[in-house]
Amino acid sequence: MHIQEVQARIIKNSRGENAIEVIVNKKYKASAPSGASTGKHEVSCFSDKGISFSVDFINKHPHFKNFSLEEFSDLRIFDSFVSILGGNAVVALQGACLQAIAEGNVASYLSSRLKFPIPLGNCIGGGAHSKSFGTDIQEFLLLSKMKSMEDRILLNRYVYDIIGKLTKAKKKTDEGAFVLQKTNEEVFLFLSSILDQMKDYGYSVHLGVDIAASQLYKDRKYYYRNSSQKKKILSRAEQIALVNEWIKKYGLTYVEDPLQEEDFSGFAMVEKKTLVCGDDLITTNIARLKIALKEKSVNSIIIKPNQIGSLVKTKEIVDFCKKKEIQTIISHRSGETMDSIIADLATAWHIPYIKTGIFGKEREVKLQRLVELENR
Ligand code: 2PG
Ligand code: MG
Repeated sequence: MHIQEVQARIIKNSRGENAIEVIVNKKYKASAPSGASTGKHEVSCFSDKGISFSVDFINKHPHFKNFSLEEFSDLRIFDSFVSILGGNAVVALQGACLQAIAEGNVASYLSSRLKFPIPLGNCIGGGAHSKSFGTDIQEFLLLSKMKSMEDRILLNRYVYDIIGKLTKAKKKTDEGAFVLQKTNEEVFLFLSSILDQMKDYGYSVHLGVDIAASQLYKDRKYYYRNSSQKKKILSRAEQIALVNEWIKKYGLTYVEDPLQEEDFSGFAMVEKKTLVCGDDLITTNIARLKIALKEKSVNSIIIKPNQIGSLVKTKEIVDFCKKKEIQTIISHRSGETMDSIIADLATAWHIPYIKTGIFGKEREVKLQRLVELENR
């Protein structure tokens, strides 16, 4: 594929922040999202010079005019630009070039056999994703394992709408989840009762959480603001005990970031009958995953391309996880754009789970893309 022209510009993401969009040959677009609860070990979205520098650099530098790209692995040539332009610029650049190579159909270009992921839908939340007083737990997640992609998505949305009707909640988190005047434990009980009733009707929806524990952690303690527990400031041992109690009591099938982002050995003490997932702990970084494997910290990890600043490195860690039997969850960010490439990557690379919300146009566009791919 001959790349004649690469243009970059600034758009707004779902949080109203500046985001980068790259357009190749006037037709193929990609943009990159941003987190609010970012991990310490993620690459920076942009360099110290900011987003405008990256946009100008891409627009003016002769490097980004008149060149050829033949296949996915050729995108590696952009990896070295992360330190100059930031991870978001490189991911948008690679995404737009990949769309061009694939002529707009990334999933079918990357694989002749698509496989559909289980969606994790954020229905109630708080933490760093809510300015108003939400739960300490950042995300309460629904996992429906129906046969078709379309039914999985519909079922998550059905439960989400029930929550909306029952609570009449008006406020939403950055990811479109409801912000409720309830404690963490009250939400567990509330959701368990809804999901139990669903089970009586033959619909099985599982419950997971992203605790995003680094956001609760300060001076070697975990601080809770909105908990029914008597004790609001927990030691590491108490945090581990609390998470294990939640897993057992509420039958959680998925627990993301139960402990702060440096505590590999603490993660190892979390009950592994469930999916214990590293997001801030791993930051889509193979070197950190290798430490986690040695310490038996996790059995699953979040995959966010902009955490590592490369689609090629993203593919590498996905392949590595398959070899090591580590489950992968490709994920949106809290500040999202209308880009839906993660849906294509999930289906083509056979990533078993996708976390991309339930409500809001930037979330729904990815879910719609999954349904579109299933129906073709
Ligand atoms: C997370 C993400 C996405 P953020 O913690 O998993 O849900 O949040 O993009 O703010 O890091
Ligand atoms: Mg997370």
